[in-house]
Amino acid sequence: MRQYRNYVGGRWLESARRFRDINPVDGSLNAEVHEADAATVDAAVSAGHAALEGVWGGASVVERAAYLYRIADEIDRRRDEFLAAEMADTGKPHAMASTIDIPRGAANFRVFADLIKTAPLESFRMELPGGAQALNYAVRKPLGVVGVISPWNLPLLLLTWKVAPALACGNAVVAKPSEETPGTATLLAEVMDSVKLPAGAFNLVHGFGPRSAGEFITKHADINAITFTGESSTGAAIMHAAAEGVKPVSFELGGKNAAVIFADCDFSKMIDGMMRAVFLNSGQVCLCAERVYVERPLYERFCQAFTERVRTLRLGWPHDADSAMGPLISAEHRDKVLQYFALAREEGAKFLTGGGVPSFGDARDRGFWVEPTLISGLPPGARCVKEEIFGPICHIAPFDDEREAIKLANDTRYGLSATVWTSDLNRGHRVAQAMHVGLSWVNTWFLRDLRTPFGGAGLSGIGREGGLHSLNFYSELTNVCVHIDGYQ
Ligand code: NAD
Ligand code: 6OD
Repeated sequence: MRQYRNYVGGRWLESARRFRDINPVDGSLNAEVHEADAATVDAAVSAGHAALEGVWGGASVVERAAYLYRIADEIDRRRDEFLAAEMADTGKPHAMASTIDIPRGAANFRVFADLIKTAPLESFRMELPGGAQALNYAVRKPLGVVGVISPWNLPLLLLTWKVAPALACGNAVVAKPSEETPGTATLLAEVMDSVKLPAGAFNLVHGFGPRSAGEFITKHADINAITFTGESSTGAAIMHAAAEGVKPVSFELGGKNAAVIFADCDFSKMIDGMMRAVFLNSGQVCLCAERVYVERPLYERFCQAFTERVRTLRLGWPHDADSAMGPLISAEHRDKVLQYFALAREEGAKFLTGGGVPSFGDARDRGFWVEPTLISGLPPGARCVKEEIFGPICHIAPFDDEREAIKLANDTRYGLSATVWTSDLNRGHRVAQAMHVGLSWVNTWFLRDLRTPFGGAGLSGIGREGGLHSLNFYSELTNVCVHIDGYQ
C-alpha cells in the first residue's frame, strides 16, 4: 500500500496514526496517510525557524528564484505522476487536470520567481527645512514561518499558489494539504527534496483540521503568519486562533457566485462558457456560478438550451477522453450536496434536469457521484439561493433590467466572483464594476493572469493574493528613513 509521510526538516517522518486516502470515483483505497501529531507539527515549525537561521535565510533573491524555477521544471518532468495522483485523489477528468491543475502548479513557481526578481519597492524623498532631506526606502524581509492550509478542490494549484510566493519572499513554510487530497502535496515534497531546497524551508504535515495538524499549525505560537483557502466557517475558526498571536492572515474562502446573462450576448459562446462556469470540477471550484440570472427575453431559450447541453455532459472515468465531469470529493460531501437537492425540492424548486445519483452499472456505483443539476423557481431568499452548495448545480432566475440584475447578483453575504455576458461593451464594464466581488469577468470565466489581485469581499475572504499582492502579504516591509544634511 502506498504510504504518504510527513516531510519535516528534509526528512520523511512516519506516524503510528494513519488515515485512508480514498479514490472518489469508485471508493477504492489510494494510500495510507501518516497523520502528523502535535510534536511533528512542532518539529516542522522548529525546522522552519532553523532554516531561516541557516542556509535558506542566507539565500539571495536570485538564488531563491533559481530554486523556484527548478521546482517548476521538476513538476513538469514528473507531470504524469502528478496527474495520476491528482486524478486518483479527486476523480477529476484528465482533460482538466492536464490543462489546469498540474500546469498551474508549475506556473505558480515560475511566475513568483519572475516577480520576486523585479518587484518594485517604494522610495520617497522628503525635502526638509534648511536644505536637508530624508530618503525613505522599503526593504522586503520574510515574515518567518508561514502556515499554509489548503483545500481539496484544486489541490496542487491552490497549495502552490501560496507556497511559491511564500518561498519567493524567503519564508519557511509548514504546509498542510486537505486530508482528502494528500497525493500531489507529497509529490511536491519529493520535488523539494530532489531540487535540494535547503532543509526546513518547506515542511509538509498531513492531517485534519480540528484537534489535528490544521489546528496545531494555527495555534502554534511560533507560526508567524497563516494563509488559508477553504470554507468561510473554517476561516472564522482560524481567525480566532490567529488572534491570539495577532498573526497576519490571508483568507480565500467560499462563494455563492452569480452569472448575469443579457439577451444581446453571443449565445453559443455564452452557453459554452456557462457549462464551464457551473460544472467545471463538478461545480467544486470556489468561482463556480451557482446563481444564474438571465434577461427575461432570453430566459426560456437559455433554460431549454442549457438543459439540453447539460444532458449531454459525460460523467466518466478520469482517463476517458470524453469525460467532462467527475464525482464529488467524498461520501460526506456527496451527502451534503444531496441534502441541498432535497432542500431545493422542499423549497419548491423546479428541477430542469438532474437532482439524483447516476447509476453506471460498474465500480463507479461505489463512488461519490451526483447528477449535474439545474433548478429554477426559487425566491431570492431561499436557502438554496443563499448558501454555498459546492456541487454541480445552479439556480436560474429571470430579470427585467440591468439595475435589477445588479441588485439580485449582489444580494449575498459572499463576494468572490461574477461573470457577465453581453455584447454591449459599455454595459459589460458597468455591470462588472458594480459587482461586490473580488473578481468580475465579462464574456469569460476563470481566465487568470497570475499578476492580478485574487480574493474575495464579505464572507469570501480577507486580503488579496496574486502578483505583487502575494509578495506584499508574504513580506514584512521595513521602511528605512535616512537623514541627509544640506549644505551648511
Ligand atoms: P475546509 O475549510 O473544510 O478545509 C480546508 C482546509 O482547512 C483543509 O486542509 C482542512 O483540513 C483544514 N481545516 C479544517 N478545519 C480546520 C481548523 N479548525 N483549523 C485549521 N485547519 C482546518 O474546506 P474544503 O472543504 O477543503 O474546501 C471547500 C471550500 O473551500 C469551499 O467553501 C470553497 O468555496 C472554498 N474555496 C475557496 C477558494 C478561494 O480561492 N476563495 C478556493 C478553493 C476553495
Ligand atoms: O486561480 C487561482 O489562482 C485561484 N486561487 C483559484 C481558486 C479557485 C477556487 O477554487
